[in-house]
Amino acid sequence: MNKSILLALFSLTCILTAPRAQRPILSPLPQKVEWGEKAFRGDQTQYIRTTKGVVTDKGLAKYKRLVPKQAEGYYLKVTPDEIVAVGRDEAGLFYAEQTLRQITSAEEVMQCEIADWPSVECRGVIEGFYGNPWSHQDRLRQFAFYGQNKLNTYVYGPKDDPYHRTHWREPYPDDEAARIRELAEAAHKNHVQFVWALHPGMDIRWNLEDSMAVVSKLEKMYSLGVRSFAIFFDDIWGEGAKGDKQAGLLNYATDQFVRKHRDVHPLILCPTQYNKSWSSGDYLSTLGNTLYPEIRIMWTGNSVVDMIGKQDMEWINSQIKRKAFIWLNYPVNDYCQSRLLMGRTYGNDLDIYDMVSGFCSNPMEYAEASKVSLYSIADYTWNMPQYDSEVSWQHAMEALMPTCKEAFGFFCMNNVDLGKTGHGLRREGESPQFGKGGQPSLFDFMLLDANADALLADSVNQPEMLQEIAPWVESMKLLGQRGIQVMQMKAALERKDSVEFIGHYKAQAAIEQKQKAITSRDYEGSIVKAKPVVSGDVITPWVNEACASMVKEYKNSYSYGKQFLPYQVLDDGQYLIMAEGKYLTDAEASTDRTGDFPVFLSDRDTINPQRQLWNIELSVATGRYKVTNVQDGRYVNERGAFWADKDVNPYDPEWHTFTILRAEEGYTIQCGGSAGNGYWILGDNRITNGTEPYTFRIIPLQ
Ligand code: LOG
Repeated sequence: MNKSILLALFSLTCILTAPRAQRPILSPLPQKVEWGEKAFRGDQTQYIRTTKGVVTDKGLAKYKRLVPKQAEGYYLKVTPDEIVAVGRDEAGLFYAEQTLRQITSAEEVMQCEIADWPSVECRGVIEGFYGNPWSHQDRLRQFAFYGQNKLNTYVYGPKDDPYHRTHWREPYPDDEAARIRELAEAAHKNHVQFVWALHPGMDIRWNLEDSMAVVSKLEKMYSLGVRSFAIFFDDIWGEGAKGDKQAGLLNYATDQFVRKHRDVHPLILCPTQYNKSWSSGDYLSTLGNTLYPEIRIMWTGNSVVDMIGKQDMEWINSQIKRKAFIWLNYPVNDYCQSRLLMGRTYGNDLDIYDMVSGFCSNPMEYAEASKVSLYSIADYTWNMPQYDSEVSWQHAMEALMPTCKEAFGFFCMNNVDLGKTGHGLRREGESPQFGKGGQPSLFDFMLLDANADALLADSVNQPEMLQEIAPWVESMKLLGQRGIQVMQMKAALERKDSVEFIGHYKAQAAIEQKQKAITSRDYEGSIVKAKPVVSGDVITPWVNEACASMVKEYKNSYSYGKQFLPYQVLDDGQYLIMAEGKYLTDAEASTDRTGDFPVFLSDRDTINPQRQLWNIELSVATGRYKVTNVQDGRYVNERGAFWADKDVNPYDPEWHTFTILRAEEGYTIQCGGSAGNGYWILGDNRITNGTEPYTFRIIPLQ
């Protein structure tokens, strides 16, 4: 099938999937629904007599029996001549309206009776990742989305907001303060509790002055309309990490601040030992015994990145003597930035709803793309016992890209797994369509290309989503095109046609170069610039391996064109680089990052393992290796420094690739091309340039 036929097919499915008649998708799935016959046409809704209110309203007492007792619950009934929507409280009424909107958006509205309430009290999102914080507009769009999907909690804690963490004592400048005020207001309008988090632990002193600094910062945030607060002590060491002191501070802030206002919610604490694998000593039980009982404590599970099980909840709840508030580190991708996590949200037990005081997801810095998973988090936390991860995922993709759900679904299916990371989580089921009939075919690669085109063509309907995922969509397109060339190499090899083989080899190499040139968030001041990888678990490795093994096979039998083929001592991949038993580390956390350099540290970084991981990949342009940090994609130059300024000193394969050769106990790394023929050597705990080879250890990520 050629590409234009494929494209036509796709546009057709896009058109045919316009508004659905009949039973609509309700999400989050209500606890109790009974469907009847057709009630009226969707465009007639405005003419139907409608009764709306909360149970305490005059005249609504007769519905009291029908409205669920739980906070935020509601009763909803649609008949041919009447609509009744009654909430237990204002939030309940708001949620009844959300469900009603879903019901009446169908062409034919169905009769139904619904009794609904949430499984989990605090349901939502914690913006708690490292990297580029969400933009103001991102957040406003999130709050509308939370309202529609019955999420009621948003915790503000982006690691790279200086007024949250590094400069926590300082108040926001006026313009930023105004934005926070607007955010709190917008959240509350959507019945979303805006929780502002302070992260004072990096340099806090346990004295009255700093305790007062904490309260005074919280008061400032109160004056901006914030009514709910959290204090984080994650990812810190030393003095700040002491449990008894942290508990003392939280209790102090409760006395001096929370209890002095009638409208402030109890505090939320993110402890330093926030997962089981990091717990030791009596830290957690100290918190459990000392913290006022109303203070909630966050927990990420058995490890930093983990799904939550019932037994794990039993363990932590008994330690902290209260129900843990879950901080789920999914779909956050700040430790695997090349991947977008668009897959199914699965693996959390369905019987833990009464064991948690809250359940919030830490998402990706890609706000729109995160909605695929957040939609399911909403579904899961609202109606946990009936949560079906597959159904929820399908609904999410349809709801987010209704005009092009096929292509978007295809895209999501090919961006599922995280690859190997220091945190260990993997996600199954990536690229299920690939090579389904046995061996991958040309068609598999045409699908990548055509679906990418369909998505790029649909950018009118979801500009924000498309803008975010575009680098991955483009990369998917090029992966398809490269795969087509690799399939043609195969055919040429079978025909023993060396001229054709080399031709297609060169074509795929050129496409790969283009693919490697794609950078996401490549703008001035960007903290993380990701290099997109699509289907990193399935298709990308298949193409790489097929290509490399054919090159090997070719070299054994032919000599024509050999100068175009690479010679590799290391496979493209992620490695630790070591000298004297120490790990080369991208340790600099500042945002002014031009010209700093990686250093050798003696310990493994367990919090940001990617800072010690290096992408080593063969540059097809020079046949030498390029070395970049996995954390932020910056390349290391001939002098062992980073150069992040793309205008002053852009990456240039002629300057910034190295010949890596095996030595007795490791590898030597030598400059080439315009950078001369010096070697990387060990300087003062960093790399410098020297004339004699030095042997580094280069260890693949296991
Ligand atoms: C951080 C979090 C980060 C996440 C994933 C917590 C409590 N803290 O290892 O900010 O987004 O892991 O990298 C964390 O999870 N530290």
